[in-house]
Amino acid sequence: MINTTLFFLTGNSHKFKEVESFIHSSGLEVTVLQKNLPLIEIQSYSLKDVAIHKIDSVSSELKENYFVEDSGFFIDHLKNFPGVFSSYVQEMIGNAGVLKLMEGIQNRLSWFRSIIALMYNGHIYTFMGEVEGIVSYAIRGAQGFGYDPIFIPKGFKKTFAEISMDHKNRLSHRIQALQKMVDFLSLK
Ligand code: ITT
Repeated sequence: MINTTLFFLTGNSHKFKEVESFIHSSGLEVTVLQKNLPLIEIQSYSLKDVAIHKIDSVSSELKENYFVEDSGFFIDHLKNFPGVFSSYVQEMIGNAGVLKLMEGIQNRLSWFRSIIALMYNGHIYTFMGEVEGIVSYAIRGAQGFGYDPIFIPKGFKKTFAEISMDHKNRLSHRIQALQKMVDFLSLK
């Protein structure tokens, strides 16, 4: 089992907290440090392409091992919108705007997807996680970030913003991708 430091390149401190807390509880001897580098984000319909491009774009600057995580919120009725545009849509119309687009719509199927791209000893590895649920009818809860107040995971009644971070971490897309990365690193 490895004992190492990994840099998590992100400007999103909520994501960092979730990841740090999970890695800590996994028992893996890995220290995660947040690094906020200006990353070039390409325009693509694929989270995986975006994540791999980000990883590649800083490979000449960073000699340590590092990873990025790209995530998105996908709504079936809206043909998977906002998806890779989740950050922009959250900023421009927010959860209230998304609920407006869903007014009167019965099909509320939605999911979060997360792609982690890891640069490990000069090689790139990717890990994917997903959580399915529905779009709520109202904004509920004050925890978490982004679309958490309008997402109810399958089999539950509360939104991601109405449960604790530890509880969200048992279900979330990010943690499923992270678990795969932890499994990979445990074998190193
Ligand atoms: P990076 O610096 O890591 O890229 P970001 O906030 O730009 O941070 P992404 O592009 O990966 O992150 O995420 C897109 C958006 O999707 C994010 O800003 C949130 O609005 C939303 N999102 C992602 N994961 C989420 C989660 O667990 N809960 C709620 N919203 C989430």
